[in-house]
Amino acid sequence: MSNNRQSGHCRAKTVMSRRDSCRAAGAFAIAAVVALFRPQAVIAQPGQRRTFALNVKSGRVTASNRTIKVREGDRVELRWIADEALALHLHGYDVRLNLKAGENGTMTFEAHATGRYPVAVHRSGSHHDSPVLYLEVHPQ
Ligand SMILES: [Cu+2]
Repeated sequence: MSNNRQSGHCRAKTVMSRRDSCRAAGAFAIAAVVALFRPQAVIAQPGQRRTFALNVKSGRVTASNRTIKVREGDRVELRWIADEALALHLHGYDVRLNLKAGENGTMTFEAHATGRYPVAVHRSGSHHDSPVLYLEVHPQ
C-alpha cells in the first residue's frame, strides 16, 4: 500500500517537473524571437570616421590598394599629398581639391550614396586622365 502511494507521488512529481521545464523552454524561445526582431537591428548605426593617407607620385597613388572601401554613412577623410601641383576631382560626390606640390590637402565628406566613384586628376583645363583612385561606398 505504502509502496503504491509512494510511486504514485513520484509519478506526479515527474509530470510536474516536465511541465515546468516545458514552460521554461517556451519562455526562452519567445525571448529569442524578441531578440531577433528588436528594432535596434533595423536602425542605422552612426557612421565611423575613416581616414586615408594618399600619396600621389607622377600622377599615380603609391598606396598598394587604389580602391578604398567605406560603408554608407561613414565620415570619410582623404588626406592627399602630391609631388606636383594638381586638381583632384571625386566624381559623383563632386568634391574638388587643388593641391600644391608637397603640400597636404584634405577632402572631407559623408558617404551618403552607395556606389563606385573615381577620383580623377585635372592637370589642364577639362582634360581627364585615368582615375588615380576609386572610392567604393558599400551599403550598411
Ligand atoms: Cu573630373
